[in-house]
Amino acid sequence: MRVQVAIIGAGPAGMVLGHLLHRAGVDLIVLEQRSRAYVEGRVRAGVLEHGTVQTLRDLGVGERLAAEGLVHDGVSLACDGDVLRIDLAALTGGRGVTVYGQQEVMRDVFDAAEARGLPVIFGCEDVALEGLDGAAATVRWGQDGAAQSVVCDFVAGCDGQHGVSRASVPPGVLVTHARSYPFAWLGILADVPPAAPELIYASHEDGFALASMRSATRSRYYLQCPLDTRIEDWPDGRFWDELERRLGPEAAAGVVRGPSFDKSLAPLRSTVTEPLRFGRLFLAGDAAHIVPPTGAKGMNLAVADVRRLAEALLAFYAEGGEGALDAYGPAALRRVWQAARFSWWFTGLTHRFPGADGFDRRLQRAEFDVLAGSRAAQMAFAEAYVGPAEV
Ligand code: RFL
Ligand code: PHB
Repeated sequence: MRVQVAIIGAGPAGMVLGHLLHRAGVDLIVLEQRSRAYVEGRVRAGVLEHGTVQTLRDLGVGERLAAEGLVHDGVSLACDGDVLRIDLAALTGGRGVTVYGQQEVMRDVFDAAEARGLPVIFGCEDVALEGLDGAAATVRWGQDGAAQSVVCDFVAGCDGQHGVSRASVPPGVLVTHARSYPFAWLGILADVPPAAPELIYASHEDGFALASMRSATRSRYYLQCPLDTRIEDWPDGRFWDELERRLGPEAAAGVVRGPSFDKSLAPLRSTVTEPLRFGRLFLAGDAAHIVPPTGAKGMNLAVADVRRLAEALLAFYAEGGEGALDAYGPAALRRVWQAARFSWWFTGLTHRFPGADGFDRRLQRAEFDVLAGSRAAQMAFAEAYVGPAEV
């Protein structure tokens, strides 16, 4: 088998890239190690930037998103119980964010792939990349015990944090810059109405809390917790008590308790791998970088990367010449580092760090007060949170 582009991984990066290339007539294949049900079932992102929504609409996979996505014009920050609403739309010329779960995005892109004949192969075992620095690359995998392979011009490594693509680059070529945060997020989903119509990010003496949602009847909540936290030590009652305490009386007033049906733990990390190209391989999305979830940037960066990568590949096929392909990584990384900066800053503002003393805590409070008292500071926050204006 021969294709122009082999895409490794059918997460948001791989599937959006698949759609962008497929509609332009590029011959491609998407290879995913898991099942569709597994990829669609992962509880992850919830906040889509304006540019991400535009991309999904532009691809014709935004119909349900337009009908069911919750457009948020603002977001609230709480510090020790004091609540500050940031009017995202007013501060950014009308750009808000849309709350629509990654699970829903995945369902939409998979349904559209089936309808359009975009080939996605699930259950690919032991994917291996060869000839990345040669005249053509070969991707090998196993399926139901049979060996399969495809020869291609380019490989798009969209296989996430633990994928095979980045690991296939010879030692010494890539550099990964990393920051591990000394805590995790414990998240729950519950079929109860959200505490408030908009998200609330809360900074409290005992740690961060976030009130988010998936719909008018489904809530998503997170608590900062130590890295060695055991989920079984957090029965629902304890979670709700702690959440309400950290949100403070004003923000907690709207919390509706109910049984959780999903509870998960995610350590916070930030990594950026450079460069994004090795010969015929391009890295995109979580395969190249991770941001802590505080800034809600992960899936948005994945979509932004592949939008750039698709343009570069299409320019190559239209005009020949590798200029656009070489420019992909540096352009994508500028945006990535901005998101890494914002996510780092916002995590620092809202989380309790082990060993932090009164000085640290008062600086956090001062930073909150700067935001509360300055339209310019709020504008900077709003611009970073909603993401760039241009698609
Ligand atoms: P994914 O989604 O990890 O997809 C990679 C795919 O590659 C497959 N794969 C392989 N396939 C073939 N061969 C191999 N060897 C393979 N190895 C792996 C995997 O099975 C998978 O299907 O990466 P992608 O596409 O780059 O997308 C990234 C996003 O999923 C991620 O950044 C976000 O979920 C991060 N994130 C958030 N992002 C936001 O934009 N807004 C948010 O509000 C937000 N909240 C979050 C988050 C991530 C979280 N966790 C759990 C880390 C909240 C949380 C708690
Ligand atoms: C979510 O709803 O899962 C969510 C929202 C905002 C974040 C992170 C996660 O910053």
